[in-house]
Amino acid sequence: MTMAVVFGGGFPLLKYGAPFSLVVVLVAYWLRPPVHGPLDVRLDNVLSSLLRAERKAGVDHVARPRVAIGFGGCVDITVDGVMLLNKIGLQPSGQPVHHNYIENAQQLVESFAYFFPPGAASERYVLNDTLFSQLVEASREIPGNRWSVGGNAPVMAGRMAMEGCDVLLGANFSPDLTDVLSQHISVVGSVIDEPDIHLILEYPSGATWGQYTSKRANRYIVHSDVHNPYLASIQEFEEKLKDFQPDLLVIGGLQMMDNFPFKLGEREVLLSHLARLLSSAAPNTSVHFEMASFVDEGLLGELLKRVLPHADSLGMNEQELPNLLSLLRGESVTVLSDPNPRVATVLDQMRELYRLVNEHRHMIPSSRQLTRLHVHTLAFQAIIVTRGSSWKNIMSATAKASLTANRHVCGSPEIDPGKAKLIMDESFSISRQEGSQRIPLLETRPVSCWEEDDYKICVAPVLVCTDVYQTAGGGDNISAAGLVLQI
Ligand SMILES: *[C@@H]1O[C@H](CO)[C@@H](O)[C@H](O)[C@H]1NC(C)=O
Ligand SMILES: *[C@@H]1O[C@H](CO)[C@@H](O)[C@H](O)[C@H]1NC(C)=O
Ligand SMILES: CC(=O)N[C@H]1CO[C@H](CO)[C@@H](O)[C@@H]1O
Repeated sequence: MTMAVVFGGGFPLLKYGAPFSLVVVLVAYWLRPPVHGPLDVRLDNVLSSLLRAERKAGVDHVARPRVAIGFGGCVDITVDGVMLLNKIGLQPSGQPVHHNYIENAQQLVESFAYFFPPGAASERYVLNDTLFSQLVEASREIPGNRWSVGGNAPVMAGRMAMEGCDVLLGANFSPDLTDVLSQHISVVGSVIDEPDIHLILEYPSGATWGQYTSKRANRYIVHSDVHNPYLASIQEFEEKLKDFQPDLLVIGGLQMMDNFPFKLGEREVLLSHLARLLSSAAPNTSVHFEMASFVDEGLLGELLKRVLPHADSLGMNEQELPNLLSLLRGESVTVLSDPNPRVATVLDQMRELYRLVNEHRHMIPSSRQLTRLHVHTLAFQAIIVTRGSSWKNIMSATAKASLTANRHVCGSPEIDPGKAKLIMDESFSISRQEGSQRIPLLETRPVSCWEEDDYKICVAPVLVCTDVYQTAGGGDNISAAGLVLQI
């Protein structure tokens, strides 16, 4: 009726009001974007609820939190992976093979073929300078190639500065790299002329390369670093740390040591230096360690012994979680796991990791208790926090991590529901154990939180970006976004 009045101005259409309004409603329905169905309403509701959850906590922009982050940094060159391989004439041939590091073009082909079909993130050291330079040269000519400041530490630093923190970054940088960083980031380390380059081969979901098709968007990274594996800025960083008195100390980028041809004993010296630095961190400084794609068992063993015990908090993705877990169980590392694990599977793995890491620690002097664990997956975010620990705002942090996943991958701070989809099921089981509770995913309260043992768990669905701009750096942005609300 109201519509008829608006259109008809009171007469003569008034008497045809009812049928006319039906027409108007039909026209209005027809004019809506054709994709708008009940699912999209659900998506809109989840989005606005996540935004509300995120806003419930904030960063104090006056007394800015202080965060120190090490180590390293590089120039990222991002290209379409398949285009690059085509450009240098590398066709898939033979079988997919896992290689710990890359010595020649054939190994690159086999290794890419291993990770590309499942769409699993990975990062490999290239031991062949000639090959690496060829790849870098070729990527300059790939349309749409992008250059940016990269590396786990600088990306996390950038995100934290953007969110309102003052950051001390340990990295050997060239002046042009330092120039593009936020004014809230101070870099400590030597000045170098030629920064390390990381070549990021991105691919969208459904990309094809020969007989292979990728199941999800992701990236394959190759590098041939000369500075980063040596944690080149550690000395200067350690000296500045005492005066900086951070609320949070973050360590990432150690995967640059993975399969690097160190001289005998060199790596152990570096990692014991890091262990000293970490064990001398003030008790009121929280320590976070960001995992990465590691396959070098020797290095992982060292990290388990010298780094992890000093961390209060760990961040990782769905590949890194089972990888670390298998090592803690005394098995060999898992190189490739399900890139789309179910919530129940991930939560069980998180519980076990939390338990094993904390058991492990009693044997190590000056170790800390693990009180926080954040796992980022494509479909959802999950955070565990020990009750009574200093980590605040777990619910908002999980929501923020989830929103940041979309913002990062779509490359925009505004989330467009037209470029997002929910892939998490409408309800999830909290464990794979039979008879476990099921939790429905509520549109109006999408972040589910509950308590178990001595910790609290929150799970939030991700609005998965369907128009991928970048996947590299995602974990770092997501982890950093979760952390800023918790310190
Ligand atoms: C390194 O790569 C170059 C270029 O692809 C190749 O010609 C050479 O054989 C490789 N070296 C080794 C040791 O595999
Ligand atoms: C940590 O403790 C030191 C000395 O005990 C104090 O000077 C500093 O302000 C504290 N820092 C924070 C972030 O609370
Ligand atoms: C979407 C987004 O904000 N991604 C950010 C991740 O972190 C880097 C480095 O700070 C930023 O440049 C990106 O914009």
